[in-house]
Amino acid sequence: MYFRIMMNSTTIKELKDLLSSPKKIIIIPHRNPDGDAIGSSLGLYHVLTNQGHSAQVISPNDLPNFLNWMPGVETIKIYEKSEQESQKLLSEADIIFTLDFNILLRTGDRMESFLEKLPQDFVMIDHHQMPGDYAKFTFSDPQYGSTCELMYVVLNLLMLAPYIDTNAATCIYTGIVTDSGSFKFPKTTAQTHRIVAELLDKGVKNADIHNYLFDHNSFNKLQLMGKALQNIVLMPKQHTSYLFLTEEDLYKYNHQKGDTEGLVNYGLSIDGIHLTAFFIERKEEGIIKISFRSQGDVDVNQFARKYFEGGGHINAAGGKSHLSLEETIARFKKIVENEKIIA
Ligand SMILES: [Mn+2]
Repeated sequence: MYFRIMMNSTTIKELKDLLSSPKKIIIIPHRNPDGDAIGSSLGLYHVLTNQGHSAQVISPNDLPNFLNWMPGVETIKIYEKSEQESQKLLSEADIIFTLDFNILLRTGDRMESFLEKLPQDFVMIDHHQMPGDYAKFTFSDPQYGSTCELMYVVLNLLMLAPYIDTNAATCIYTGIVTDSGSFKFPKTTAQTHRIVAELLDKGVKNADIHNYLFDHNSFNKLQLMGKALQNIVLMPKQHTSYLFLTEEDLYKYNHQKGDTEGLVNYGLSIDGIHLTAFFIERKEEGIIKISFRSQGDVDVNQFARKYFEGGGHINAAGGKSHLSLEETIARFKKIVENEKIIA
């Protein structure tokens, strides 16, 4: 009933056989992980642990605070904080899962260069466009609204559903909720809701999860949000808006990881706007971090790939710029004015 796409049955069988005896397994989410990356990683961690494997999640860098309640979060190791220990664990692994990304560069320069040299087989489960070819087992489908939803299907194909306990279900539910904007983005399907129903049957406390995720704001975070909303600029002719936060804004409101999550969507929520960009000045990293959102056929994946060293999905993508904030915004405006991005 779930399988909108047919997965290669040889691949499934081979991976299933591989997991039929206890293995050392490392699970990696993308750098600057979000709810879907951590949800899928910890969900898989619980399932594999329940199946009898020795599993370990290694995140490239720190998690945002709004995920610190998740079951199993205390077991996660951070690659950039304990590089040697992480490298040892990776070297000793039998198999490595990469979740919610599809090119190794998404783990960061340093982790990428280490992963590239590893001889072990990789498994990719991901829903972004244009997957790379580093994985022996690739489960990639951009039709899915979240890696967590796709992973739920893959776990069923691997006959691992009985190992999805309440903790695993809680993690998988979290990824589906966060990547679907609480079930409102267009890729939310009947299948999404059917899977969610099964997760609730497994004991997920959905109201508690929404409370953990969305009702734990700090005063500073709301003030920072107010600042970002005041910084929205409209380009009505181009059906475009953009917003920005300067390094000074971030400092003033004591910015914490995750505080700017989702703010870009307000740019798109304005009547008549089909494309929006959110520029964040990260002086420490020497870049302007950019998020793009769009509606309908406006393809921000292509846009971010072509102009801003990024990519993602058709309607949600990220990128970066090495110019100053002013220069980056000026460049964005020029591109939007000159190119027919919006028909
Ligand atoms: Mn995702």
